[in-house]
This record gives sequence, structure tokens and C-alpha cells, in this order.
Amino acid sequence: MHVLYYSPGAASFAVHWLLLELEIDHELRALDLKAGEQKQADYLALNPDGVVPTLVVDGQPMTEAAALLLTLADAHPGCGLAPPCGDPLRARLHQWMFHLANAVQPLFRLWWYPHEAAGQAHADAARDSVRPRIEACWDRIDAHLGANGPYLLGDAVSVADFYLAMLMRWSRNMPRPATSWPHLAAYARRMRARPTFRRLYEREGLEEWA
Ligand SMILES: N[C@@H](CCC(=O)N[C@@H](CS)C(=O)NCC(=O)O)C(=O)O
Repeated sequence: MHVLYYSPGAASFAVHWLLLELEIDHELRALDLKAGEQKQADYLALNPDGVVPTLVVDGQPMTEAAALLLTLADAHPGCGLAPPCGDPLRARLHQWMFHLANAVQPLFRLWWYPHEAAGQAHADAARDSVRPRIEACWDRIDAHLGANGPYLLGDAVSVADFYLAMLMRWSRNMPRPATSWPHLAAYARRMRARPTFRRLYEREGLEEWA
């Protein structure tokens, strides 16, 4: 049994999307992040970082969005969303998953929570300094898709694309959202056209970036 602790649109979004895509039976448990439910003792026992997502599989809590995505895709090899070990594309998949997890997602943490790194007094300046760094990520990924797309691994969609689409969505209210780049805009249209995207939006009660 899979139980996903989530908050609408948060880092749990891609994991929820993949559960739908892979047609895995699951229960959803919403956490109110503004009310601090993720910092309550019972949740910290599942996820000591006090963040979403947490996926509980047969009673075992697992955390870290990127790791959850890879684990789910690997557990369902028939879905074709993760090339197997030994396939040259597997190394590319690892490269993109780690790049998104280490280089892109942490910038959004700085964008949403600038006070964590800079303190409240310098939060605005810290946030401003993150914007060009996020835009540089879009420059790089847009060029990659233009030359090697239409997906991150080339012709076939992979689990990394669900992750990238979630991160792109997070930029939707920035001065230059990811969809300002032409290849990323086409990519967003392609990912949003997946039937599971519509279901995900309905289940999370989302409207923006539909
Ligand atoms: N590295 C973690 C980061 C997760 C994360 O930062 N989640 C945010 C929502 S997007 C969160 O739970 N924020 C609430 C908080 O930090 O209190 C992952 O990828 O799972």
C-alpha cells in the first residue's frame, strides 16, 4: 500500500503525478504547510526534515522527491520511464535527476524561503540574487531540449521529465517563467497534455499553469 503525504503543487506534485501515471493504488494525506502540520511530531517521525513529500510504502516511510521518482519508475520497468542499468541512457537519466535535484530544486528553496539562508533582514536581496541563477538553468535546459529533445533523454519521455515539469511550474509567477523559453514552452505544452496531468490538477485542486 502506498500513502503519499503531500501539499498541492509542492515537491510532492511530481510523485503524485507518477503514482497516477503508473496506475499505482494509493491514499493521499494532505498537509497544511502554512499551519505547520509538517513540523508536528507525528509527521517528523516519518520525515525528520519536516517537508513534503513522504511516501509510505508498506509501512516504510521514504523521502526526497527525486529518489521517490526513480524508485517508483524502477519498480515498474514496464512503464519505460527509467532506462535499465547498463543502458547508456541510464547514465543520462542519473545526470538529469541529480542535476535537477542538486542544481535546480535548491534554487527554488532559496526563492521561496530566502530567509533560511540570508536571515529575514537580507531575504529580499537573497531572493533577487537567485532569479538570474534560475534563469541560467532555463537557458541551459532550453538549449539542451532544442538540440536533443523533445524530452530530456531524447525521443522518449522519462521520469526526469515529470520532475522538470514540476520545477518549471514553480517558476510560473516569476518575472521570466520557464515557459518564456521556446523549447521549454513546447515541452510544457507536451507534458501538460498528458491525461494524468488533468487528473492530478483535479485531485490537488490546482488551476494555475493548467
Ligand atoms: N529535498 C526535499 C525538499 C522538499 C521541500 O522543500 N518541500 C517543501 C515544499 S515544496 C516543504 O515541504 N516545505 C515546508 C517546510 O519547509 O516547512 C525533497 O525534494 O523532497
